[in-house]
Amino acid sequence: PRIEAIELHRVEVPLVRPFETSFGRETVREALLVRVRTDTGDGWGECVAGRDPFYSAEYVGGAASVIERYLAPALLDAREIRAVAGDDPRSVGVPLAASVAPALAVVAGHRMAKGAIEAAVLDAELRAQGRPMGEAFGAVRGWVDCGVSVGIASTIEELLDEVAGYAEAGYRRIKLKIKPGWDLVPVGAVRELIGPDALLQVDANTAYTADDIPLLASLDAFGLLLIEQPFAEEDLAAHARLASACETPVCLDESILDVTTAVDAIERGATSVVNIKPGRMGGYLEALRVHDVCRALDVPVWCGGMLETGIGRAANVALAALPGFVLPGDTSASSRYYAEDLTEPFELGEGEHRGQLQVPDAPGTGVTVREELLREWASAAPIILA
Ligand code: OSB
Ligand code: MG
Repeated sequence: PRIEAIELHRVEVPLVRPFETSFGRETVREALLVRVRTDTGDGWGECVAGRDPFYSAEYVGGAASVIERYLAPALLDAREIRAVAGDDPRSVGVPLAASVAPALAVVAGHRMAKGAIEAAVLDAELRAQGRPMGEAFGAVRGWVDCGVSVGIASTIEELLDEVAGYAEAGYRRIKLKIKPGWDLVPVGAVRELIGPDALLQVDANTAYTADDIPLLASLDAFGLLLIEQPFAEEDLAAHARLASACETPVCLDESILDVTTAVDAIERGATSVVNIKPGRMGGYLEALRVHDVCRALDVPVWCGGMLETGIGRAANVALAALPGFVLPGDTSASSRYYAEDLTEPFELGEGEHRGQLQVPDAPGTGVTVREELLREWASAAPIILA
């Protein structure tokens, strides 16, 4: 196969409710979508970068710029397969997608931008092969357990209302966003509401410092599954200190950039559970490597989310069907985010599949992009690079 063109589409998708974290508040998802056109068909990828460089250094405008100026030209220059066997982890059988990372390696960082391109190429290649993404990745289940990430609320009452709604909808795990001043009280109130056996975890998005280790260790009282990324991305040492000071497992998100940083963080005792977000790691192929190495080290992983539309969610759900994903992910139903999704909606199952999403089984991501919505919600004219 051969890459003919790379298109950038920017849309603003309204969220059903504002999403507040320790780093900011969002009311719309500013999505950057990449369509790759090849001589054997098209594919779509979603960039996970946020509107602002607050979660990480990357942001949508920067990602669009680096794709336009550097990544698309580098890939169009390579165009055809230049991968060697080792670029395709455990021979997924996607030589074109595996040739993307090596072709883009000349650019430092910008993993989210690179990941969006690789995802689009992967989708195109698997569609041409007639293979669903889950099957290609080595999925071991047809449905995945879903959790939900709950933003910081204005009052405890509002928080409890929101959590009660998600519990009723069937979500199998609740994750609360925390920050200094919004931690012990909301966590205690939610634990009281959902009962001692319900799965509950917290995510601080780097809002604390090592001075807060005693406070964070006192979260042990609430029987949490894990504490996600309390300290700065670079501060593995503080995470290792917290891990020694508390019973609750420490889980890294922002700090895990690839397989190297994952192994390093595990070996240093800074993380005993890993949040895998393919976009943050430069793509699904690197995410497979992180999954495989964590599995070999007996470290549980779960699939994170970045408020993706159906395009990114479809691929995340396929990944979450791998055997190492033993905890429910931030792969929620479309309705948790959007009144209307950019693809057919993802809906929680019923009966034995309550609280689960079905892994798509059509070729590639298995979903269809609603192009009329892309036009309706466009925040900029598409950019076509050929
Ligand atoms: O830290 O996991 C995070 C959303 C945007 C940026 C960072 C994070 C999140 C979430 C939401 O927690 C997960 C989701 O439901 O997509
Ligand atoms: Mg997180």
